Amino acid sequence: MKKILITTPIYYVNDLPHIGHAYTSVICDVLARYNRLNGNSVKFLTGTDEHGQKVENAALKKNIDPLKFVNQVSQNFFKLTDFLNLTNTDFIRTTQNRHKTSVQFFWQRLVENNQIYLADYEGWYSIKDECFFQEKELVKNGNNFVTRDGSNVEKIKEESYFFRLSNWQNNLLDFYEKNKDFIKPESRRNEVISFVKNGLKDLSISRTSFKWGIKVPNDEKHLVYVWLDALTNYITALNYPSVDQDFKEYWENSTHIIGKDILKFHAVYWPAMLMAVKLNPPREILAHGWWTNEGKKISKSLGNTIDPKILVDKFGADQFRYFMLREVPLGQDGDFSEKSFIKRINSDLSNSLGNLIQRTLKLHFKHFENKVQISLHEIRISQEILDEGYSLFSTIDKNIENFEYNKALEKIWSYIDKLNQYIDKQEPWNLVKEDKTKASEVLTLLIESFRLIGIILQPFTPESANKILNLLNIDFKEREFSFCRKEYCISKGTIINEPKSLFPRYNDQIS
Ligand code: ME8
Repeated sequence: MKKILITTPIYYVNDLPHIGHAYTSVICDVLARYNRLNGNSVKFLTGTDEHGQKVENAALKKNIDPLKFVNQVSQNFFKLTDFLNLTNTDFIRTTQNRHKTSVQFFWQRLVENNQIYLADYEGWYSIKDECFFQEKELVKNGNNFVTRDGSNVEKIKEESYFFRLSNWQNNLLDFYEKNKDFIKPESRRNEVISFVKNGLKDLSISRTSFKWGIKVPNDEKHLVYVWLDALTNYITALNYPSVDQDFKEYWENSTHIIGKDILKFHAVYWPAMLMAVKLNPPREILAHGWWTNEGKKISKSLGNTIDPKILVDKFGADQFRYFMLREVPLGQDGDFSEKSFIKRINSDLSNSLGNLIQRTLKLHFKHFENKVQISLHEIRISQEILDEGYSLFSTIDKNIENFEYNKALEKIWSYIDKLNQYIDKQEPWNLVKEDKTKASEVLTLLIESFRLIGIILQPFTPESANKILNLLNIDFKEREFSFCRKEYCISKGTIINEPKSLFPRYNDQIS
């Protein structure tokens, strides 16, 4: 049994959750469930990033006290974990006391290790990105500078503490070299390496011009820079400042899953800061792609954010999870449209999978009452259809390791397609009239393959997977991946419940 830590970014509470946040959280949930089904102990962490100028401004705009404001907005992210069926084991908020203690201790360790000095910062700051920029990183928009992503920047000049990031350039490059899988996908790894090779400047890590944040120990006019505050959440949740055996074991197997927008913070600043306090970097970072809405950037100002709650209420959590995971490879950008959403879930979930299970179990129920009639060991026909099912598990393992979730689903559905071809070829609805034993054999083989599909789909579409396993009366203790072998096959006499529709079909003629 391995101890594994999986984390989402902690989301800013200046705004409501949208499908981008839901996407990252679902990816983490799949990995968490997958690992648990393989017998590992998983901590799955998510939460909210509640300090900084952006959040303070959002509260001021609403004329609400920042703490009251973050208490309200954080709830929306908390609810996300519920309606998406996330199996997170913790929900961290950076306004919690445990986190304040952890950040201030982390800061002290940087001071003790001579990693911080006081100076003046003069330069550009984007409140939207909570990020400092050098002028050469900006572009002109009329008379103003903006970031390459179009965020406004303002010139700031204030006293600031600096982290000696420039000292860590070679250690970082060494680390990337020795840990080739640290940043995934590879294209992102190359970007990070060339960014670091270009030279690192010391990083401003405190602010003095607003009030909403964690105070710097022994210098209360400074607030800890919100990114140092936020990144530390990952170790707060492991009980930092205590670094015990449990901490080490989870940290050694930690995966940060993030969007490509915040890769620099996670793959450059965070490992450097960790090394500076003599802790190891996390095991790996996956930076996934960006979702647009019908080709347009999702943004509040364009009024085109998509509320995942509305989609889940309308179509179901599994349908949402399936679409987001199946539609695009994780490293690539994806485009959302309700039309492609409905098309995908109708074709894969309702037609291919739902219909197959429905018609098989209906036929079984009608002709063989509610019991499996024959032991699988007595069946001599069509063994290859089962062998392929059993072997799915090892094939998919590689896909999960490489974050190729869409490929994993593609393989499961290509197996489902084969089962559809099999039933069409065998025509058990005719066989029952001519050769009832053979009909029972065909249906039993299909039922066993549904057991395998039910088990393997649990990380991706947990509710429907459980419905399938419940129809087949599979014991809860026998739903782990280790039961996907022939010796645990469905046994003669197992009660098969009357099938109910698993996935409704939706009208795809929307305007
Ligand atoms: O950056 N497509 O928080 P944030 C895909 N608080 N993913 C998207 C997305 C989109 N259109 N929009 C958002 C922060 N995301 C910091 C993080 S962590 C120590 C601190 C997802 O609320 C994606 O995971 O802006 C992205 O990295 C994250 O939300 C940014 O969330």
